[in-house]
Amino acid sequence: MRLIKILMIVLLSIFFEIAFCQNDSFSISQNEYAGRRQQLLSSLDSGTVVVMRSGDYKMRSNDVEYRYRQESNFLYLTGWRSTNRYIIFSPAGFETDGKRNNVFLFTTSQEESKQTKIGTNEIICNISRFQELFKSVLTNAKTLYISAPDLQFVNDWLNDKKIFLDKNAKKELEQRYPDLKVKNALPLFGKFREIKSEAELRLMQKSIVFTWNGLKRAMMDCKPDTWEYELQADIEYEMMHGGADFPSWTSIIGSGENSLILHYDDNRRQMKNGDLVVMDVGAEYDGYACDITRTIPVSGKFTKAQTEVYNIVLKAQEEVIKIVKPGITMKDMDAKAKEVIVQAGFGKFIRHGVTHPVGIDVHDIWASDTLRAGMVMTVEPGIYIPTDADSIASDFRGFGIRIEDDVLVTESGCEVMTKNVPKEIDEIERLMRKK
Ligand SMILES: [Mn+2]
Repeated sequence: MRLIKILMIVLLSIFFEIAFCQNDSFSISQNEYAGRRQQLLSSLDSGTVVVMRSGDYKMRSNDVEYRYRQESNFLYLTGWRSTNRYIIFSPAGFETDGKRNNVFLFTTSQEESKQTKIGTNEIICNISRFQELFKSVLTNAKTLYISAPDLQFVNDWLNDKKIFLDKNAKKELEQRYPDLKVKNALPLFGKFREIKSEAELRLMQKSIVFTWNGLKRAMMDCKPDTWEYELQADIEYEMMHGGADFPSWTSIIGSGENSLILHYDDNRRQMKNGDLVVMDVGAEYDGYACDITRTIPVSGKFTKAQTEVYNIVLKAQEEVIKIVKPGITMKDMDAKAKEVIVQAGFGKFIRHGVTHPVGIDVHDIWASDTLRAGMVMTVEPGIYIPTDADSIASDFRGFGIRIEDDVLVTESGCEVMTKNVPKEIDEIERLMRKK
Protein backbone atom coordinates (compact mmCIF):
# COMPACT_ATOMS: atom_id res chain seq x y z
CA MET A 1 0.00 0.00 0.00
CA ARG A 2 2.71 2.39 1.07
CA LEU A 3 4.70 1.68 -2.09
CA ILE A 4 1.67 2.33 -4.27
CA LYS A 5 1.13 5.61 -2.45
CA ILE A 6 4.74 6.66 -3.05
CA LEU A 7 4.50 5.60 -6.69
CA MET A 8 1.30 7.64 -7.06
CA ILE A 9 3.01 10.70 -5.60
CA VAL A 10 5.97 10.29 -7.96
CA LEU A 11 3.68 9.88 -10.98
CA LEU A 12 1.59 12.87 -9.93
CA SER A 13 4.63 15.07 -9.50
CA ILE A 14 5.91 14.04 -12.95
CA PHE A 15 2.49 14.90 -14.37
CA PHE A 16 2.53 18.32 -12.70
CA GLU A 17 6.05 18.93 -13.88
CA ILE A 18 4.96 18.26 -17.47
CA ALA A 19 1.83 20.37 -17.04
CA PHE A 20 3.91 23.16 -15.52
CA CYS A 21 6.48 23.03 -18.30
CA GLN A 22 3.81 23.16 -20.98
CA ASN A 23 2.36 26.21 -19.31
CA ASP A 24 5.85 27.64 -19.05
CA SER A 25 6.45 27.35 -22.79
CA PHE A 26 4.00 30.23 -23.23
CA SER A 27 5.75 32.38 -20.67
CA ILE A 28 8.95 34.31 -21.03
CA SER A 29 11.80 31.93 -20.12
CA GLN A 30 14.37 32.66 -17.43
CA ASN A 31 17.00 32.69 -20.19
CA GLU A 32 15.11 35.40 -22.02
CA TYR A 33 14.90 37.60 -18.90
CA ALA A 34 18.62 37.08 -18.25
CA GLY A 35 19.36 37.92 -21.91
CA ARG A 36 17.38 41.15 -21.64
CA ARG A 37 19.41 42.23 -18.61
CA GLN A 38 22.67 41.48 -20.43
CA GLN A 39 21.46 43.38 -23.48
CA LEU A 40 20.68 46.48 -21.38
CA LEU A 41 24.01 46.13 -19.53
CA SER A 42 26.06 45.95 -22.72
CA SER A 43 24.33 49.06 -24.11
CA LEU A 44 25.59 51.18 -21.18
CA ASP A 45 28.79 53.27 -21.01
CA SER A 46 31.27 52.17 -18.36
CA GLY A 47 30.72 55.20 -16.09
CA THR A 48 26.99 54.58 -15.99
CA VAL A 49 24.79 53.10 -13.26
CA VAL A 50 21.11 52.23 -13.68
CA VAL A 51 18.92 51.82 -10.61
CA MET A 52 15.34 50.65 -10.78
CA ARG A 53 12.58 50.13 -8.26
CA SER A 54 9.55 47.92 -8.77
CA GLY A 55 6.04 49.35 -8.90
CA ASP A 56 4.10 50.02 -5.69
CA TYR A 57 0.60 49.28 -4.51
CA LYS A 58 -1.93 51.97 -5.30
CA MET A 59 -4.77 52.74 -2.92
CA ARG A 60 -8.30 52.37 -4.22
CA SER A 61 -10.10 53.36 -1.04
CA ASN A 62 -9.61 53.08 2.71
CA ASP A 63 -7.41 50.02 3.36
CA VAL A 64 -8.17 48.64 -0.10
CA GLU A 65 -5.56 48.57 -2.84
CA TYR A 66 -5.95 48.17 -6.57
CA ARG A 67 -4.74 44.83 -7.77
CA TYR A 68 -0.96 44.95 -8.08
CA ARG A 69 0.62 45.47 -11.49
CA GLN A 70 4.41 45.44 -11.82
CA GLU A 71 6.13 48.46 -13.38
CA SER A 72 6.60 47.57 -17.04
CA ASN A 73 10.38 47.92 -17.40
CA PHE A 74 10.94 46.03 -14.17
CA LEU A 75 8.63 43.30 -15.42
CA TYR A 76 10.48 43.24 -18.74
CA LEU A 77 13.82 42.63 -17.03
CA THR A 78 12.82 40.21 -14.26
CA GLY A 79 9.30 38.81 -14.64
CA TRP A 80 8.96 39.52 -10.91
CA ARG A 81 5.46 40.42 -9.78
CA SER A 82 6.04 41.93 -6.34
CA THR A 83 6.67 45.35 -4.91
CA ASN A 84 9.73 46.43 -2.89
CA ARG A 85 12.31 45.05 -5.33
CA TYR A 86 15.36 46.78 -6.81
CA ILE A 87 17.92 46.27 -9.57
CA ILE A 88 21.27 47.97 -10.05
CA PHE A 89 23.21 47.75 -13.33
CA SER A 90 26.88 48.69 -13.20
CA PRO A 91 28.94 48.08 -16.37
CA ALA A 92 32.13 48.92 -14.42
CA GLY A 93 31.23 46.23 -11.94
CA PHE A 94 31.72 46.00 -8.22
CA GLU A 95 33.18 43.27 -6.08
CA THR A 96 30.61 41.56 -3.87
CA ASP A 97 30.81 38.23 -2.03
CA GLY A 98 34.15 37.34 -3.57
CA LYS A 99 33.36 38.06 -7.23
CA ARG A 100 32.90 40.98 -9.56
CA ASN A 101 29.23 41.59 -10.40
CA ASN A 102 27.53 43.91 -12.87
CA VAL A 103 23.88 43.25 -12.13
CA PHE A 104 22.44 43.29 -8.60
CA LEU A 105 18.92 41.98 -8.08
CA PHE A 106 17.33 42.71 -4.70
CA THR A 107 14.49 40.65 -3.29
CA THR A 108 13.26 39.24 -0.01
CA SER A 109 11.61 36.22 -1.61
CA GLN A 110 13.36 32.85 -1.35
CA GLU A 111 11.16 31.62 -4.18
CA GLU A 112 12.20 34.41 -6.56
CA SER A 113 15.85 33.88 -5.64
CA LYS A 114 15.55 30.19 -6.38
CA GLN A 115 13.60 30.52 -9.64
CA THR A 116 15.53 33.39 -11.15
CA LYS A 117 18.29 32.17 -13.40
CA ILE A 118 21.24 34.52 -13.18
CA GLY A 119 24.32 35.01 -15.32
CA THR A 120 27.90 34.77 -14.06
CA ASN A 121 28.08 38.56 -13.62
CA GLU A 122 24.81 38.76 -11.69
CA ILE A 123 24.00 38.38 -8.02
CA ILE A 124 20.78 38.17 -6.03
CA CYS A 125 20.93 40.04 -2.72
CA ASN A 126 18.59 40.62 0.15
CA ILE A 127 16.87 44.02 0.16
CA SER A 128 18.65 44.86 3.42
CA ARG A 129 21.89 45.26 1.43
CA PHE A 130 20.49 47.69 -1.13
CA GLN A 131 21.56 51.01 0.44
CA GLU A 132 25.09 49.83 1.17
CA LEU A 133 25.65 48.46 -2.35
CA PHE A 134 23.97 51.40 -4.05
CA LYS A 135 26.28 53.84 -2.26
CA SER A 136 29.37 51.80 -3.13
CA VAL A 137 28.46 51.53 -6.80
CA LEU A 138 27.82 55.28 -7.00
CA THR A 139 31.26 56.34 -5.75
CA ASN A 140 32.87 56.05 -9.19
CA ALA A 141 29.80 56.64 -11.37
CA LYS A 142 29.47 59.54 -13.83
CA THR A 143 25.83 59.07 -14.83
CA LEU A 144 22.98 57.55 -12.85
CA TYR A 145 19.79 56.55 -14.67
CA ILE A 146 16.81 56.16 -12.35
CA SER A 147 13.55 54.31 -12.82
CA ALA A 148 11.67 55.29 -9.68
CA PRO A 149 7.94 54.86 -10.31
CA ASP A 150 7.11 55.87 -6.74
CA LEU A 151 9.03 59.16 -6.85
CA GLN A 152 6.48 61.26 -8.65
CA PHE A 153 4.95 64.70 -8.63
CA VAL A 154 2.88 65.50 -5.54
CA ASN A 155 0.60 68.51 -5.30
CA ASP A 156 0.67 69.97 -1.78
CA TRP A 157 -2.48 71.98 -2.44
CA LEU A 158 -2.79 73.07 1.21
CA ASN A 159 0.40 75.09 0.89
CA ASP A 160 -0.09 75.65 -2.83
CA LYS A 161 3.25 73.93 -3.45
CA LYS A 162 4.19 71.57 -6.21
CA ILE A 163 6.61 68.89 -5.06
CA PHE A 164 8.66 66.96 -7.58
CA LEU A 165 9.99 64.00 -5.61
CA ASP A 166 12.22 62.75 -8.41
CA LYS A 167 13.74 66.20 -9.00
CA ASN A 168 14.42 66.64 -5.29
CA ALA A 169 16.01 63.19 -5.07
CA LYS A 170 18.12 63.99 -8.11
CA LYS A 171 19.31 67.30 -6.64
CA GLU A 172 20.30 65.67 -3.36
CA LEU A 173 22.22 62.87 -5.09
CA GLU A 174 24.06 65.35 -7.30
CA GLN A 175 25.04 67.34 -4.20
CA ARG A 176 26.29 64.24 -2.44
CA TYR A 177 28.21 63.00 -5.52
CA PRO A 178 29.46 66.17 -7.27
CA ASP A 179 30.68 64.31 -10.39
CA LEU A 180 27.35 62.55 -10.89
CA LYS A 181 24.63 63.42 -13.43
CA VAL A 182 21.21 61.94 -12.66
CA LYS A 183 18.90 61.12 -15.60
CA ASN A 184 15.60 59.40 -16.26
CA ALA A 185 16.05 55.74 -17.28
CA LEU A 186 12.86 55.57 -19.33
CA PRO A 187 14.43 56.31 -22.75
CA LEU A 188 16.84 53.37 -22.30
CA PHE A 189 14.19 50.68 -22.75
CA GLY A 190 12.32 51.57 -25.95
CA LYS A 191 14.90 50.17 -28.35
CA PHE A 192 14.73 46.76 -26.67
CA ARG A 193 11.03 46.61 -25.91
CA GLU A 194 9.98 47.71 -29.41
CA ILE A 195 11.08 44.41 -31.00
CA LYS A 196 8.93 41.50 -29.84
CA SER A 197 10.41 38.03 -29.33
CA GLU A 198 8.67 34.78 -30.32
CA ALA A 199 7.64 34.25 -26.70
CA GLU A 200 6.23 37.75 -26.42
CA LEU A 201 4.24 37.29 -29.62
CA ARG A 202 2.83 34.00 -28.28
CA LEU A 203 1.61 35.74 -25.13
CA MET A 204 0.05 38.56 -27.13
CA GLN A 205 -1.63 36.00 -29.36
CA LYS A 206 -3.11 34.37 -26.24
CA SER A 207 -4.45 37.69 -25.05
CA ILE A 208 -5.96 38.18 -28.51
CA VAL A 209 -7.74 34.80 -28.40
CA PHE A 210 -9.42 35.58 -25.05
CA THR A 211 -10.38 39.07 -26.19
CA TRP A 212 -11.82 37.70 -29.43
CA ASN A 213 -13.79 35.06 -27.51
CA GLY A 214 -15.19 37.89 -25.42
CA LEU A 215 -16.11 40.02 -28.42
CA LYS A 216 -17.80 37.02 -30.04
CA ARG A 217 -19.84 36.39 -26.88
CA ALA A 218 -20.81 40.08 -26.76
CA MET A 219 -21.81 40.15 -30.44
CA MET A 220 -24.05 37.13 -29.97
CA ASP A 221 -25.55 38.55 -26.77
CA CYS A 222 -26.21 42.08 -28.03
CA LYS A 223 -29.78 43.19 -28.78
CA PRO A 224 -31.97 46.25 -28.12
CA ASP A 225 -32.39 46.95 -24.37
CA THR A 226 -29.14 45.17 -23.47
CA TRP A 227 -27.05 47.28 -21.04
CA GLU A 228 -23.50 48.29 -21.90
CA TYR A 229 -22.21 46.59 -18.74
CA GLU A 230 -23.70 43.29 -19.90
CA LEU A 231 -21.44 43.35 -22.97
CA GLN A 232 -18.52 44.32 -20.71
CA ALA A 233 -19.31 41.28 -18.55
CA ASP A 234 -19.46 38.99 -21.63
CA ILE A 235 -16.05 40.20 -22.78
CA GLU A 236 -14.33 40.13 -19.40
CA TYR A 237 -15.88 36.72 -18.61
CA GLU A 238 -13.98 35.20 -21.53
CA MET A 239 -10.78 37.06 -20.63
CA MET A 240 -10.77 35.89 -17.02
CA HIS A 241 -12.02 32.41 -17.87
CA GLY A 242 -9.10 32.06 -20.25
CA GLY A 243 -6.66 32.92 -17.48
CA ALA A 244 -5.90 36.55 -18.31
CA ASP A 245 -4.37 38.64 -15.50
CA PHE A 246 -7.11 41.26 -15.93
CA PRO A 247 -8.43 43.55 -18.65
CA SER A 248 -5.48 45.69 -19.73
CA TRP A 249 -7.62 48.82 -19.10
CA THR A 250 -11.24 49.45 -18.16
CA SER A 251 -13.25 48.06 -21.06
CA ILE A 252 -14.80 50.76 -23.23
CA ILE A 253 -18.39 49.89 -24.22
CA GLY A 254 -19.88 53.04 -25.72
CA SER A 255 -23.31 52.91 -27.36
CA GLY A 256 -25.36 55.65 -29.04
CA GLU A 257 -23.84 59.04 -28.25
CA ASN A 258 -21.35 57.36 -25.89
CA SER A 259 -19.66 55.99 -29.01
CA LEU A 260 -18.48 59.57 -29.58
CA ILE A 261 -16.58 59.69 -26.27
CA LEU A 262 -13.13 58.22 -26.92
CA HIS A 263 -12.44 56.92 -23.42
CA TYR A 264 -15.98 56.34 -22.19
CA ASP A 265 -15.92 53.53 -19.63
CA ASP A 266 -18.95 54.09 -17.37
CA ASN A 267 -20.74 51.40 -19.37
CA ARG A 268 -24.07 52.14 -17.60
CA ARG A 269 -26.38 52.88 -20.55
CA GLN A 270 -29.21 50.74 -21.86
CA MET A 271 -28.79 50.34 -25.60
CA LYS A 272 -31.50 51.17 -28.11
CA ASN A 273 -32.54 49.81 -31.45
CA GLY A 274 -30.62 51.73 -34.14
CA ASP A 275 -27.59 52.48 -31.93
CA LEU A 276 -24.06 51.51 -32.73
CA VAL A 277 -21.85 50.27 -29.91
CA VAL A 278 -18.06 50.71 -29.90
CA MET A 279 -16.25 48.00 -27.91
CA ASP A 280 -12.58 48.87 -27.31
CA VAL A 281 -11.12 46.07 -25.18
CA GLY A 282 -8.05 43.96 -24.50
CA ALA A 283 -6.97 41.27 -22.08
CA GLU A 284 -3.63 41.32 -20.34
CA TYR A 285 -2.15 37.83 -20.34
CA ASP A 286 1.02 37.04 -18.41
CA GLY A 287 2.01 40.69 -18.61
CA TYR A 288 1.15 41.28 -22.30
CA ALA A 289 -1.74 43.26 -23.76
CA CYS A 290 -3.67 43.39 -26.98
CA ASP A 291 -5.98 46.18 -28.13
CA ILE A 292 -9.01 45.45 -30.29
CA THR A 293 -12.00 47.61 -31.22
CA ARG A 294 -15.14 46.48 -32.98
CA THR A 295 -18.21 48.61 -33.69
CA ILE A 296 -21.50 46.73 -34.08
CA PRO A 297 -25.18 47.64 -34.57
CA VAL A 298 -27.26 46.99 -31.45
CA SER A 299 -30.16 45.70 -33.60
CA GLY A 300 -27.90 43.25 -35.46
CA LYS A 301 -28.20 45.23 -38.68
CA PHE A 302 -26.33 48.39 -39.77
CA THR A 303 -28.50 51.22 -41.18
CA LYS A 304 -27.69 52.56 -44.63
CA ALA A 305 -25.87 55.60 -43.26
CA GLN A 306 -23.99 53.50 -40.71
CA THR A 307 -22.96 51.05 -43.45
CA GLU A 308 -21.59 53.87 -45.57
CA VAL A 309 -19.46 55.36 -42.78
CA TYR A 310 -18.40 51.93 -41.51
CA ASN A 311 -17.06 50.93 -44.90
CA ILE A 312 -15.03 54.14 -45.15
CA VAL A 313 -13.40 53.40 -41.79
CA LEU A 314 -12.77 49.82 -42.89
CA LYS A 315 -11.27 50.98 -46.18
CA ALA A 316 -9.00 53.45 -44.36
CA GLN A 317 -7.85 50.62 -42.11
CA GLU A 318 -7.18 48.25 -45.02
CA GLU A 319 -5.28 50.91 -46.96
CA VAL A 320 -3.07 51.62 -43.94
CA ILE A 321 -2.40 47.91 -43.36
CA LYS A 322 -1.39 47.60 -47.04
CA ILE A 323 1.49 50.09 -46.65
CA VAL A 324 2.85 48.66 -43.37
CA LYS A 325 6.41 47.37 -43.77
CA PRO A 326 9.87 48.14 -42.38
CA GLY A 327 10.95 51.72 -43.11
CA ILE A 328 7.44 53.21 -43.05
CA THR A 329 6.78 55.73 -40.26
CA MET A 330 3.78 56.20 -37.98
CA LYS A 331 3.29 59.56 -39.72
CA ASP A 332 2.97 57.76 -43.08
CA MET A 333 0.27 55.56 -41.57
CA ASP A 334 -1.63 58.57 -40.22
CA ALA A 335 -1.40 60.32 -43.57
CA LYS A 336 -2.79 57.29 -45.41
CA ALA A 337 -5.80 56.96 -43.08
CA LYS A 338 -6.46 60.67 -43.38
CA GLU A 339 -6.22 60.56 -47.17
CA VAL A 340 -8.95 57.88 -47.43
CA ILE A 341 -11.28 59.53 -44.90
CA VAL A 342 -10.83 63.04 -46.32
CA GLN A 343 -11.45 61.77 -49.85
CA ALA A 344 -14.73 60.25 -48.68
CA GLY A 345 -15.76 63.66 -47.27
CA PHE A 346 -15.46 62.85 -43.56
CA GLY A 347 -12.09 64.51 -42.86
CA LYS A 348 -13.37 66.82 -40.15
CA PHE A 349 -14.66 63.89 -38.11
CA ILE A 350 -11.21 62.37 -37.45
CA ARG A 351 -10.43 62.68 -33.75
CA HIS A 352 -7.24 60.64 -33.11
CA GLY A 353 -4.12 59.16 -34.63
CA VAL A 354 -4.32 55.82 -36.39
CA THR A 355 -1.67 53.86 -34.50
CA HIS A 356 0.24 53.27 -31.29
CA PRO A 357 2.62 50.49 -30.17
CA VAL A 358 1.23 47.56 -28.12
CA GLY A 359 3.10 45.14 -25.86
CA ILE A 360 3.71 44.97 -22.12
CA ASP A 361 1.84 48.26 -22.02
CA VAL A 362 -1.25 48.69 -24.11
CA HIS A 363 0.33 51.99 -25.12
CA ASP A 364 3.81 50.51 -25.40
CA ILE A 365 7.12 52.31 -25.88
CA TRP A 366 9.27 52.51 -28.99
CA ALA A 367 12.58 54.31 -29.38
CA SER A 368 11.71 55.45 -32.89
CA ASP A 369 8.54 55.83 -34.95
CA THR A 370 10.02 54.14 -38.01
CA LEU A 371 8.75 50.57 -38.37
CA ARG A 372 11.09 47.59 -38.02
CA ALA A 373 10.32 43.89 -38.30
CA GLY A 374 9.13 42.58 -34.93
CA MET A 375 7.22 45.69 -33.88
CA VAL A 376 3.53 45.41 -33.01
CA MET A 377 1.12 48.32 -33.23
CA THR A 378 -2.57 49.05 -33.63
CA VAL A 379 -4.21 50.25 -36.82
CA GLU A 380 -7.34 52.05 -35.65
CA PRO A 381 -8.98 54.67 -37.84
CA GLY A 382 -12.21 56.21 -36.60
CA ILE A 383 -14.93 58.61 -37.71
CA TYR A 384 -16.97 60.45 -35.05
CA ILE A 385 -19.96 62.53 -36.17
CA PRO A 386 -21.50 64.64 -33.40
CA THR A 387 -25.27 65.14 -33.09
CA ASP A 388 -24.95 68.82 -34.01
CA ALA A 389 -22.93 68.25 -37.22
CA ASP A 390 -25.40 70.18 -39.37
CA SER A 391 -23.20 70.01 -42.46
CA ILE A 392 -24.31 66.41 -42.86
CA ALA A 393 -27.67 64.59 -43.26
CA SER A 394 -29.34 63.78 -39.93
CA ASP A 395 -29.16 59.98 -40.23
CA PHE A 396 -25.34 60.31 -40.35
CA ARG A 397 -25.17 62.15 -37.02
CA GLY A 398 -24.69 61.04 -33.43
CA PHE A 399 -22.43 58.04 -33.72
CA GLY A 400 -18.76 57.08 -33.75
CA ILE A 401 -17.13 54.16 -35.55
CA ARG A 402 -13.69 52.76 -34.79
CA ILE A 403 -12.11 49.54 -36.08
CA GLU A 404 -8.87 48.48 -34.44
CA ASP A 405 -6.54 45.57 -35.13
CA ASP A 406 -3.07 44.65 -33.87
CA VAL A 407 -0.47 44.32 -36.60
CA LEU A 408 3.00 42.75 -36.50
CA VAL A 409 5.61 44.24 -38.84
CA THR A 410 7.44 41.46 -40.76
CA GLU A 411 10.50 41.56 -43.03
CA SER A 412 8.33 41.81 -46.14
CA GLY A 413 5.24 43.64 -44.86
CA CYS A 414 2.97 42.78 -41.99
CA GLU A 415 0.71 40.24 -40.39
CA VAL A 416 -2.64 41.13 -38.79
CA MET A 417 -2.48 39.32 -35.45
CA THR A 418 -6.19 39.91 -34.82
CA LYS A 419 -7.29 38.68 -38.26
CA ASN A 420 -9.75 36.12 -36.85
CA VAL A 421 -11.90 38.80 -35.27
CA PRO A 422 -14.60 39.58 -37.88
CA LYS A 423 -14.90 43.14 -39.13
CA GLU A 424 -16.71 42.92 -42.49
CA ILE A 425 -20.34 44.03 -42.16
CA ASP A 426 -21.81 40.72 -43.37
CA GLU A 427 -19.55 38.71 -41.02
CA ILE A 428 -20.67 40.79 -38.03
CA GLU A 429 -24.35 40.64 -38.97
CA ARG A 430 -24.10 36.87 -39.50
CA LEU A 431 -22.50 36.36 -36.12
CA MET A 432 -25.10 38.56 -34.41
CA ARG A 433 -27.91 36.42 -35.84
CA LYS A 434 -26.42 33.39 -34.01
CA LYS A 435 -27.99 33.89 -30.62
MN1 LIG B 1 -5.80 51.54 -29.10
